[in-house]
This record gives sequence, C-alpha cells and structure tokens, in this order.
Amino acid sequence: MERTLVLVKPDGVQRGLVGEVICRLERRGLRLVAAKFLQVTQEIAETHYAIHKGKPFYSGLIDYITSAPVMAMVWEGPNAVAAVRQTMGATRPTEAAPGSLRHDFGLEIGRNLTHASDTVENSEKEVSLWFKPTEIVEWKRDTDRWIFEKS
Ligand code: DAT
Ligand code: MG
Repeated sequence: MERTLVLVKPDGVQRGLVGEVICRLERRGLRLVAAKFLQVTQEIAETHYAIHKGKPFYSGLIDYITSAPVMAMVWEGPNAVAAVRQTMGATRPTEAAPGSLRHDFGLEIGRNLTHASDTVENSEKEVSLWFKPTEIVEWKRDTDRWIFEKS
C-alpha cells in the first residue's frame, strides 16, 4: 500500500477548492490518513522544493506556497502515487488531461492548485517532512475490500 503527500496550495484554498480536491480523492477510492491546515514556513517550503533550487521559477514558487494557508494531507491506497498524480493532472494546466483537477480549475503553471508526490521514494520523504508519525492515523474502512483487491 502506498502513501502520498497532497497539498491544496494557497490558490486552491483561497478559491474554496479544498472540498473539491478531497471529494475527488475520496471518490477515487483513496483513504485519508492525515490532514492539517497550516501556514507554510519558509523552512518547510525550502526543504519541500529543494530539488527546484536554482531554477528561474524557484523564488516565485517559495513566495506562492508561503503566501497563505495550505491544506496538507496524506492519502493511502494501492498505486496511490500514480493515481493521485493522474487525478491532479500534468504540472502545466494547459497540458493536463480533461477531467483532471488542474485542467478543470487551472490555467497557469504557477497557480496549479495542488501538489502530489511524484515517486514512492519522494512520497516517503515528503510525508515525513510534513507529518509526525503520531499525526498519521492507521485505520480500515468497511468499504476497503470493495475498493482494494488486497486490503
Ligand atoms: P509538480 O507540481 O507537478 O510535481 P514540479 O515538481 O516539476 O511539478 O514543479 C513544482 C512546482 O513548480 C509546479 O507545481 C509549479 C512550479 N513550476 C514547475 N515548473 C515551472 C515552470 N517552468 N515555470 C513556472 N513554475 C513552474
Ligand atoms: Mg513535483
């Protein structure tokens, strides 16, 4: 079972799309195991986006993610990393598949609403950056066996 970090970034929060993001991930069948609403510190932002340091969009990205509160969550399920990336859509909203969140609600790469871990390895690092182990709730849903082939 994979876990993945999801952020509803400041534009998504300001536009009232937290519920829409949660709704789509729930509908997909993923299981929510952690959530918190927070103002992102400079330190978390810089660690989270360390891979982009030095790129031309880096300072704008840090300003954007720290500009207003975000909703941070961990979602779990088989192939959770790939499934959530697909639900979010491609980084550039004009290249995101119709029906994906970034397609349906976005226009610009610098206002693309959400973050989702891109690999299983990065998801583990990101989950531990954003959440303490005690903030993650291990639980089973009554519907798991109807959604997960091996639950
Ligand atoms: P993703 O968020 O799909 O994982 P990424 O990790 O490549 O994409 O980049 C992180 C964020 O940085 C992305 O959501 C938006 C911003 N970004 C990436 N490439 C950019 C570019 N060429 N111009 C402006 N912003 C960019
Ligand atoms: Mg990324």
